[in-house]
Amino acid sequence: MGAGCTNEILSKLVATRPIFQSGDFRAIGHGLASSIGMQHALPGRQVVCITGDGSFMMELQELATLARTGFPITVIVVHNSAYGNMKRDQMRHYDGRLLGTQLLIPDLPRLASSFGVHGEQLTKPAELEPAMRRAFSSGKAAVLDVICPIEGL
Ligand SMILES: Cc1ncc(C[n+]2csc(CCOP(=O)(O)OP(=O)(O)O)c2C)c(N)n1
Ligand SMILES: [Mg+2]
Repeated sequence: MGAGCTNEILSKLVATRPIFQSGDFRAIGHGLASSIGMQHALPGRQVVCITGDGSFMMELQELATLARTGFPITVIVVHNSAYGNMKRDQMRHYDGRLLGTQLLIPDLPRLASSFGVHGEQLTKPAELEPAMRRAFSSGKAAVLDVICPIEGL
C-alpha cells in the first residue's frame, strides 16, 4: 500500500470481541451479509464491517437490507480498485501482466446514498477516526469509502 495510505491507520484498529472473519477458506463477498447477521445476534452492539472493494461489489445489494432494517452498521470499504491480493501477485511474478484483477468501482458514497444509506469518501489517514466517530454517533448505517492505492501504480 502507498505511503501515508489510510491502510496504515486501518491496520492499527483495535476491535473489541467478538471478531468474525471467514475462516480457513477466506471466502470473500459476505462481510456485509455476515455483519447483518451479527447485528441480529447482538442487538445494541456497534457492528463494523471491514471489507475489500472487490468483496463489497459482490454483495452491495445488501445496502437495501441496511436501509430496510435500519441497522446502524458502519461499513469500511478498503478501496484499491482491484482484487488487490491477486493484482499484487501478478505484478510481482508475471512481469506486470494483469488479467482480471482491475476493478471498476462505482461512486460508493453516491451508491450508498441511492439506497438511503449515508456514505462518504476518505482519502487521508487523519480523516478516518473522525468519520468513524461520526458514523457511530449517528446511530445510522454508513459506508466509509477509504481510498487505499496500491503502491507502484
Ligand atoms: C468467494 C471467493 N472467490 C474468490 C476468492 C479468491 N480471492 C481471494 S482475495 C481476492 C481478492 C479480494 O479483493 P478485495 O475484496 O478488493 O480485497 P483486496 O485484496 O483488494 O484488499 C479473491 C478474488 C475468495 N477468497 N473467495
Ligand atoms: Mg480491493
